Amino acid sequence: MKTKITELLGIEYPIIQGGMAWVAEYHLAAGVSEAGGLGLIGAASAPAEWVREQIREAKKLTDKPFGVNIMLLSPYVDEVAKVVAEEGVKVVTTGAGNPEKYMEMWKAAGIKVIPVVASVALAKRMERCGADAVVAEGCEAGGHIGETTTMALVPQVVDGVNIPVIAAGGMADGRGIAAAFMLGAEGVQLGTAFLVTEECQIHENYKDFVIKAKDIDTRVTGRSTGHPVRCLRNNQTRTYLQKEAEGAGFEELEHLTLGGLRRAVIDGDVKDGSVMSGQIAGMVKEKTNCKALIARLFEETKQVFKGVSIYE
Ligand code: TUI
Repeated sequence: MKTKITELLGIEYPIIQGGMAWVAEYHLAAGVSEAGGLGLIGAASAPAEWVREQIREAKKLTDKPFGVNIMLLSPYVDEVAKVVAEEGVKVVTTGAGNPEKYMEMWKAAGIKVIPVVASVALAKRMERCGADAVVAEGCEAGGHIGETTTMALVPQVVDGVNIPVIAAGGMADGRGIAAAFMLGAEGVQLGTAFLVTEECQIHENYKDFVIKAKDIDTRVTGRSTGHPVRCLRNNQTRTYLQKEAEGAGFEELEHLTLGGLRRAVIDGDVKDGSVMSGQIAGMVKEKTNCKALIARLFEETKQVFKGVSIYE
């Protein structure tokens, strides 16, 4: 395949694996890159030395390019921003904020910078300060989300900037990927679909919970606090949404989710943990591996394009 994104990143398929907090560690990132996509290590709120170690471990498993996702709300963000430059990481994506102040340092280190945006305004701003591409992430995605759906956001971002756009949120098969290309995207980013790969080190309970999920099983908590987060519904989301409806304050709500992602990912507590997932979980039905998943996704995409003929 050849798109502006395969060319920019030197990869075989125009697919990026989301930099999922606690989930996207080096086994998954290397697995995705080895399979021809772009794997990402999710720096989340981890200390800089953890990120450095992860980068070095990924390099042992693959010679292909991989990246690091920097979560801009991290208390360690300044140190992590330096580590990616020091370690010669090829690609940086960012989430949950505006990475403008790090841009000069990253560009000087030869890093391809791809901010994740949830609005046209931020996409334009990122283009102005030197971003190589943007990920336009719709609110079907898991984790921390914006307001706008992928279907509405992607074409508006495509119209708003001249750099390539990668679509994210709500895709887990070739139909979704083909649709993203129809909206003008040059690549896709998937998270939820990668949760159930062999290379993904999360607790089996998390994988089984995703496989069991149906279309209507995600909930968004934290709309009232300004930090909307999409997870699979469970005891935690039920309690949270109840308290939120009763007008509970930030502190009380924060307490409910504190350490929640760790509980889900590491301990396998899918009742009281934060089981972050996109709305497409209902389509994720079987465990697989990165190579088989990516090969299937793009075989399906090819078939969709072959079969498109709505005009006589
Ligand atoms: O960042 C994500 N998804 C995430 S980060 C994360 S860790 C976390 N957990 C709990 C609370 C907060 C973070 C879990 N999932 N996706 C990319 C993304 N970025 N989605 C939305 C945004 C975004 C939103 C507002 C980016 C920028 C923004 O405004 C920036 C500005 O200053 O204009």
